Amino acid sequence: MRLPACLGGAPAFSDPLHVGQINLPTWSAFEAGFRALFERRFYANHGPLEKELDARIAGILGVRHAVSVANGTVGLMVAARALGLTGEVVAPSFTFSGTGEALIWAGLQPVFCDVDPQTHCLTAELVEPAISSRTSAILGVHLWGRPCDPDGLETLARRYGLKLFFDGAHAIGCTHRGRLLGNFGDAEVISFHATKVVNGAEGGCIVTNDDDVADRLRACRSFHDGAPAAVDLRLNAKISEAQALMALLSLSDLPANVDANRDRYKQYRDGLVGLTGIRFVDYAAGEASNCQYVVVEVDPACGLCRDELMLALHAENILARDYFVPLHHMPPFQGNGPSVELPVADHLARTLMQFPTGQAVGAADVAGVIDAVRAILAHAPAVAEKGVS
Ligand code: T4K
Repeated sequence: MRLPACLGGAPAFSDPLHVGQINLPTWSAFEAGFRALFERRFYANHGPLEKELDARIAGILGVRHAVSVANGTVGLMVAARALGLTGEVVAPSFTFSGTGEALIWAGLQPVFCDVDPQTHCLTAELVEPAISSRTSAILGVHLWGRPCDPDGLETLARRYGLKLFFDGAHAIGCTHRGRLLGNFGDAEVISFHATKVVNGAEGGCIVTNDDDVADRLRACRSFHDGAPAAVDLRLNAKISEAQALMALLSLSDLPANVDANRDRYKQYRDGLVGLTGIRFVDYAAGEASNCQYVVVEVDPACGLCRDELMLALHAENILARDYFVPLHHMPPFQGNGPSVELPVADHLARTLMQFPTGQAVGAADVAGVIDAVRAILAHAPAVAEKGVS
């Protein structure tokens, strides 16, 4: 077993291996697409590529409407306004900060819930005690592309007369009981950030099966589209033609990129699953998934705590990440809503680690990461003693 880099061995990688390795189109497809864009001289304000993107997304997800936007965060803001939300919105604490900050930008107060320890997502049972007379909606997050109890949340929202929308930033192409995410609740928001499986450089899309909501979404996202009277406030949240083109190119590659994600995910799983103290976060069997995140929980039973293992990996040039800081501990939210104990979110914040994956991570790279994890854990007492920093 080789010596880990933090104990003086050679690093596993000469260049840093990041999480979120971006999916790029072929150079020839990129060049042809941008040549046509330059020749058309139409860059913004609802051009043909935006329309094509909206139609493609609606077709892929089987939804009535897709309304593309500049990024997932503004998509959540626009969705909240278009749904006419007021007061409080119940949301998970364990998510990317943009989920909660979008609510604040929309003039709403997030009330944070804990998440299920297996799925890392909300359940109806966790949400119900957080509902008050001020609640207008539930915002579920399909974290890592895992469905956050869409049936349970739909039933709960109906029972309390609440709107239900989803942050599906991670979830394009994932199913719940065979039904594609995007078809639950009042609306769902997808992200086309550069690090997502569909890379629009930046970008996002709001999908809905409700015609009235779609009208308000279109009016809300732009000063140039839809019927302004449909909403009380608008925003320049539209996608540019360049972003739409990138997203369209990426959508063409989606099946191949998902297949490659699945191969990397399985290779990581096979390589790590037997290690004591490393819990591999699986996707549900029998459901479609884009497999874009490779995530483990690190228990000190492996000999190291998560931060020790992660920093030892950094010494190998493997830039594993410790997503997320629970939102109820973050500055914009502290003191927002009742003070709560959210033990699962806190546990995940201490133990969760994301591995590099995406187009630039080949099978040899995954093998190198697995070897590095095994080498570090084989030397766990010495690594802990050295106190990696
Ligand atoms: N809801 C959820 C659940 C989300 O996860 C997100 C975004 C949103 C909502 C909001 O959607 P957007 O408004 O972003 O569309 C990254 C992404 O910036 C963010 O989109 C994503 N979630 C979040 C989970 O990850 P950071 O702060 O970790 O980004 P960054 O720049 O450190 O990227 C990660 C790694 O990727 C870097 O170590 C280097 C590599 N990278 C990144 C970029 C941007 C590259 O190699 N090339 C690149 O161009 O947030």
